Amino acid sequence: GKPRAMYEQNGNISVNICPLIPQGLVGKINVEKSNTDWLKIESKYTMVSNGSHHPENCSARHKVAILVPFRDRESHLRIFLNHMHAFLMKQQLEYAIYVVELDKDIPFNRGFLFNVGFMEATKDKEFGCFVFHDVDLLPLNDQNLYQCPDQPRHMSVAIDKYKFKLLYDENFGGVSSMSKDHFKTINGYSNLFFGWGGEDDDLFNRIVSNKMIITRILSNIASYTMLPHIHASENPLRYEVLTTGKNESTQNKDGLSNLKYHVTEKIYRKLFVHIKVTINKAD
Ligand code: UD2
Ligand code: MN
Repeated sequence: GKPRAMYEQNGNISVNICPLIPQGLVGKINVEKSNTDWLKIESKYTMVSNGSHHPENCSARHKVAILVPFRDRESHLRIFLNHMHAFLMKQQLEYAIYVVELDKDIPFNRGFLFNVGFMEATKDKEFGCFVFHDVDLLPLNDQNLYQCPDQPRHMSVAIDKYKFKLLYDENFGGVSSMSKDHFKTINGYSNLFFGWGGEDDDLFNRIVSNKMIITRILSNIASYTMLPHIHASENPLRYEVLTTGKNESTQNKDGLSNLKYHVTEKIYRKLFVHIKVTINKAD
């Protein structure tokens, strides 16, 4: 169909592109952490459907998919969606939120879920930018732009739980963003990290192997609050996988290139696309 915001000018068609910096951003924003129910949140976001939204009056500069790995955190998900839709709309993005849930029988695997989210979002639209997002992190400043700059970006620089201090320089966990091309270049995440930890550090190694640079913005802007949760026990085997993963030929074999999965459900809900997935099963 005809894109929105198309105007006729001297016989030529010109598109009214959204401003480079979204208007009306205020800096620090509040987070509503009280537990609102689904109906309330859904009725608040009349303009959202299929987990997506795009600006009404201009054509968005960025098409962004927000990918969220998920298991058993329903109350977090409600708070997350309630916060994020308002936040993303204000940034005048064309965006969609994908929540990717792993089959109960398989130990949690954050990297695998991001790879699946990437493939499934890409089937839906030409997203140029991907944000890899924990469900329990909520941005505290609306000037933290959910876009993909020229280099991979670590976004959750300062988190209240860690006294707003970056834990270590190589940190790429929490919330990060990468362009579609960069993510393909590094072959996505490793599929081999089950349980807690390692997948984010392995991604960091892939970025370094490919001569990319991790960028961060000022911590007072890149600030987040983390919703409370019980901490999973760490996966003790992760160090070994991390070491072998430093090798570039391993990186090329483990990731998007050998990803096998089976989608059991892909439901376009109002506020998010819900993907339920299991590791490949013979059909
Ligand atoms: C840290 C990292 C996270 C990841 C993890 C190790 C930060 C701020 N976060 O998070 O990005 O690298 O360590 O794997 O550095 N999840 C569920 N259900 C579960 C388990 C995980 O939904 O049962 C999802 C959810 O989106 C969650 C994310 O995975 O936010 C990370 O898991 P976590 O919050 O339990 O781990 P945490 O806070 O130590
Ligand atoms: Mn967490």
